[in-house]
Amino acid sequence: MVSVNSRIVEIETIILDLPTIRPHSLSMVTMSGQSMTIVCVRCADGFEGIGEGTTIGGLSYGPESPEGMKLTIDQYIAPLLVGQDASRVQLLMDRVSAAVKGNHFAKCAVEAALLDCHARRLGLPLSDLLGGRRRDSLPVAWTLASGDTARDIDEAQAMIDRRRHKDFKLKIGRRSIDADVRHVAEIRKALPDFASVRVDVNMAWREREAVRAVAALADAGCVLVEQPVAGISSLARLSRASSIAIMADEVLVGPESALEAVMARAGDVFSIKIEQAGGLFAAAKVIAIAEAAGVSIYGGTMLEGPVGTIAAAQLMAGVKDLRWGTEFFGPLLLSEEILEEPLVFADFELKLPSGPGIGIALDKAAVERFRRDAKPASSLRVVG
Ligand code: MUC
Ligand code: MG
Repeated sequence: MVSVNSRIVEIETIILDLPTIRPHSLSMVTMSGQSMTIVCVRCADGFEGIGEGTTIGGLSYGPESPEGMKLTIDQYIAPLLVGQDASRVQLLMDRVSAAVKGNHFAKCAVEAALLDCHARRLGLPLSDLLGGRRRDSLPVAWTLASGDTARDIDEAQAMIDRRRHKDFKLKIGRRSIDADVRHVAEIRKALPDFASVRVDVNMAWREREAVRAVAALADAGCVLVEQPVAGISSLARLSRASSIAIMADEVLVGPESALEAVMARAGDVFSIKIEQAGGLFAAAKVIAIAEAAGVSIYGGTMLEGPVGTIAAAQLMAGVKDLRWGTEFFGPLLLSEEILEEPLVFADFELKLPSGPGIGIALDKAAVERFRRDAKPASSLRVVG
């Protein structure tokens, strides 16, 4: 049992603003930087845990902004948790869910911080707390989203040459379907056979045009189309009509929606995003529902920085069938390092850290440099 010293004494939430290596274009927004809401849970016995809430392009992708997450955590979630026993993670999250509706991203950040703290106190990697690893590294796809075909080809080739990535996801849906299909076909043709090309449309197409577009993408050598249309029923009809894999992403907002999606047979593959699901436990339930229905699993991203990425990686390390891999490349989109020890991406995979908790530590100086409120250094303690 855990002692009374595992009482939570403080929960701090800070927003970090980081530059990206290049603009990143999705169908709904072009990002030129990334903001992440970092939560730090501190206990009376000195143990701490960190979690991350991150979204894409302010409020243009998901329903929560970095500022909204901070407000929700500071104002509504932290007061429910301070003074409580941090080792009762599930009970604490029940308490949060009873008082706070929705807000999946903010809840995920807090739950991940509690899990990190709990696993550190027990001296175990988080993956061990979740049932043990089936692998120590995860395949990682790279997203080509510069908006320019020639630049994307050069970028992909450089990734292959460095043995960093060989699976590529192309963000499309902004231009005409014909232009998008040409873009995909040119990239597919330029890359070696062992590389794979997938696309993410982020719901930009209507069902009728999507049927034609998916067939053309299949002819161009694309192997998977992620969320081409909005809605579970459209996605289900498209999955039946398609000769290549259809992946569900935006429709998966927790276990109930996963159940609806498998009942409708919407998607051959589910993109598992811990934030969109509402936390690691909720994501684990989405995985269980998919597995029971024979749907494949893929590790999706909200373009989180290293904290959120590694929390998700700790969960995905235990997934049995991960044939589509992950896209846990978010930290590589940032041009600045915020960890004491950078993550290791090698041989087309992300190596999981082996230390307790999520196994990483924020670099205090980097946190001071990038925190939005730029408080004096003495007021921030980070996990080290
Ligand atoms: C999404 O829709 O999957 C993942 C990679 C990327 O570039 O955007 C994200 C979000
Ligand atoms: Mg997606």
